[in-house]
Amino acid sequence: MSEADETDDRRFDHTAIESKWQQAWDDQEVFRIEDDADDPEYVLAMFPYPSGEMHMGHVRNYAITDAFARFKRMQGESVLHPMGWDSFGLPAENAANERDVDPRGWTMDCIANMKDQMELMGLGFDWDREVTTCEPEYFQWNQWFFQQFYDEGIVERQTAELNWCPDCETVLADENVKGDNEECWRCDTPIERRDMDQWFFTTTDYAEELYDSLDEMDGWPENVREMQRNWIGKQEGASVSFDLTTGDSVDIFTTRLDTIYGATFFALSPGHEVAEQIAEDNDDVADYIHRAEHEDDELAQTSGVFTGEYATNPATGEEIPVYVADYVLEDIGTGALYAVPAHDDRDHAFAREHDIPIEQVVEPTDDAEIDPADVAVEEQAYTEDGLLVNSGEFDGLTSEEARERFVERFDGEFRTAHSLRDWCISRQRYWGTPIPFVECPDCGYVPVPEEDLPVELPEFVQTTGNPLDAAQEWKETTCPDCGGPAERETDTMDTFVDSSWYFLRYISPDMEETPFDSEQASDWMPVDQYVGGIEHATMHLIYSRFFTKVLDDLEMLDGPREPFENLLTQGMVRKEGAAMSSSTGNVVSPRPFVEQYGADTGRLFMLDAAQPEKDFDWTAEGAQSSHDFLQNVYSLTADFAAGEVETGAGGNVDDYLGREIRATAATATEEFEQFRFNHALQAVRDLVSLLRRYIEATEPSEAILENGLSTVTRLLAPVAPHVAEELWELLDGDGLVAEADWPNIDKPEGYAVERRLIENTREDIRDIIDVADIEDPTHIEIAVAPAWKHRVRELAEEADGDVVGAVMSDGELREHGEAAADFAKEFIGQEHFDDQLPPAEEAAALDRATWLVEREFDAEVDIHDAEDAPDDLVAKATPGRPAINIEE
Ligand code: ANZ
Ligand code: ZN
Repeated sequence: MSEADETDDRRFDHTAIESKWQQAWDDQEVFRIEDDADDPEYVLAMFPYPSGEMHMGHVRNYAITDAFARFKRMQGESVLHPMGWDSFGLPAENAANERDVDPRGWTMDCIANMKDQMELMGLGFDWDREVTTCEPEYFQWNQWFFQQFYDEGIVERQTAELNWCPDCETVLADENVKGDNEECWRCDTPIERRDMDQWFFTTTDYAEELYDSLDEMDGWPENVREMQRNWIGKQEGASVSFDLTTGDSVDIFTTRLDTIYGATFFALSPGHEVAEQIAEDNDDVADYIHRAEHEDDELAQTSGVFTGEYATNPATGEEIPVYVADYVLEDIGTGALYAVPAHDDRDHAFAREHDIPIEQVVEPTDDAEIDPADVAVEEQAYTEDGLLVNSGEFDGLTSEEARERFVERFDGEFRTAHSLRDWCISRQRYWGTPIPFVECPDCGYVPVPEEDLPVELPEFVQTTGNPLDAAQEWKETTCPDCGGPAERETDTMDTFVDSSWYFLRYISPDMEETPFDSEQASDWMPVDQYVGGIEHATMHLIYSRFFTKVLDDLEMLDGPREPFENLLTQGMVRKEGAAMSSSTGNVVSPRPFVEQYGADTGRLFMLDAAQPEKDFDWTAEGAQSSHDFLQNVYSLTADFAAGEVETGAGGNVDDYLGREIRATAATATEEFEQFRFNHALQAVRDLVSLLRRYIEATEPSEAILENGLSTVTRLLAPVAPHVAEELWELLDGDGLVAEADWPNIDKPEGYAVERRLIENTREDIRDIIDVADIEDPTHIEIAVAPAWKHRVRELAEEADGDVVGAVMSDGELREHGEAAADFAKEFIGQEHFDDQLPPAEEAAALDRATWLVEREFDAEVDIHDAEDAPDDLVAKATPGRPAINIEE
């Protein structure tokens, strides 16, 4: 760490500067945004569950959004960067049971603690817009939405199969069922699967749109979109109608209409209305349906009952037996199917169990991996596409052709189905939003009238099962319809309801009459940049999309039907190879880290270590080196500010520096825009070392140094905001750097080409020294190519084929005759031509960089124009590749 050693004298004290600047940001309300701002940049980090335990893995999320928000603010945008608490949920209830406190108090303590740590990190949130989902001011709107949705038919009661712990007498979420034996996480009792009446949001109504718009969401990573596609599960198929001996005509859904000639039985789901009709006069069927719907233990996949009825296969005219079978799901397709045991695994298993014939109607094509003779459908279904057999006049068609043709042939319709389920939002839990309904023995479920909202939570009671069920006094109420005695609904809402619209509440957090200001939300939405963990790729990110579409349909939002325009899923922070996690104690906590190194060090390290999407390992060395870098920049700036850097006349070198400073700002801006903070920071580091070399090797110009350091300071401000303020103050900058203007400038013209010329030339010098074994170069002569060679190259690039001919017939080149023709030959067959500087600018560019060459090789350097260079030297120069002569 030699750089750090040089700078021991001037160091900053992170503890002192961090609190000082946090206070200043507060006083100046830097992060506040007014309601009348016009369509601000909305930068959003997924709000946390306040567990109280925070580690650098969490901080990374906010360091990313904060850096981006600060960057946008400096670019002159108004920025909305809010924070809040996803504060309902099971852990609070557990903590309450374990520690004998109530969930509210525990949650509030955790929030206070986390907020402290966020402030310690210098994260710039607009705390005036803080949203806390467990407050009645927030969750009353969950209840209000629930009722609006109910009125629109988007809320339904349905039967669902759920995890039930008979000992705790409660439903468990999937994540609370532990181990291979599926035991209750709390009491280790094996759980049961129970069909229960629950509240649902009908997300399936939106399945198609949720699926189809993914194609246009190019601000989202493809992997997340693919996960959503799989979750929604679009199946393209057809529906066709079968006549039953009951007299009904029943629609089926199939993705394999090509197999219809092989249907050997027909199956209805237990909830299908025709199954229920049959059950009225058929005890076996009634019994089976009863078992399927109420039995605690799961029915086998091959379970089912013959109804005594038959269906006519429209393809063959044959009658096939009708079964009721549990593997047919009520809410997929039409809840009925024709079964082809030869070509579907589930149908095959069922047929074997019930002795139903298996008839092959598809065989592999010639180019398939399997030989047609090796297909044995009695043993195993052949589920691939192929060529039709045993299908009457259609034998020999491909599966694909058959699927097209059969739709018309059998009076069907093309149809898509989705495997997305409706969203069960009932939870038999205390710490959530009470579902605002009353159950009346006479009127059934009745919504709580709007003026009685919110339905608040009673005091927490420790009990097995649902505390709301035990809250007798709270539960007893009167029916809003008939005034008779009734009971409150004791289910609370899934906390994913809370997080499905919090980004709208941030827009108008104090609204008392409505959940958010529709006009403002329509203007401010969508969120421009959302950042969060990949674990939310499906549920949260689908539910929020669903909510946004529903609100748009209910005309509460006018505008984007997608909530999040751009999405970034940040990678994990690891430590010693394993993910940071509070539950394993493998963490770096903000507080002790900030005490030792400061918040800026942590922020810089996190953004510098890897692209935000990638995982990275937290190491003490990494943190130390980030810290050293900040101290290095500080000491450089402090020395300069104290007048201890000797400045002078400047010259050609200054042009070089000026161009590098501009180029660094331009590069960093591009990289920030793309969230490649590490690339931006590399450019800043390079500029800092260049400035140091400039000071050491030349008599630097004060103006250039000032410009360089001020640029470094502003480019660092989004990432290391406290140190940057300190630097800004040293440099006498106006106001706060957090509000300063971003150095928005273009790259100097021809910069990349110039840079390449200089890098290549230096590389060539090194090679020559190496190959010629030169010990101590004293004089380096560099000559650029004459203009006529540029002209030849130009012609070669334009010429189609006959390069030499083009050169020979060019008037300007006549005087160079032979030489030009020879040079032209070098380009024969060359297809790719890099950009080059014009002849006059090559020498100028090299001239600006002379000081770097002199410094590197400790030799005198001469740059020659073609005219004044020694003939034998210039003869070797080509455009973009100057000739070099080195003397010992
Ligand atoms: C006939 C058929 C023949 C089918 C064949 C498949 C293979 P996948 O396969 O996941 O895309 N299906 C239709 N409705 C159903 C329901 N309510 N519950 C369970 N299964 C149902 O799903 C589409 C297939 O699932 C459909 O195509 C249908 O069986 C079955 F060789 O129809 B198929
Ligand atoms: Zn009633």
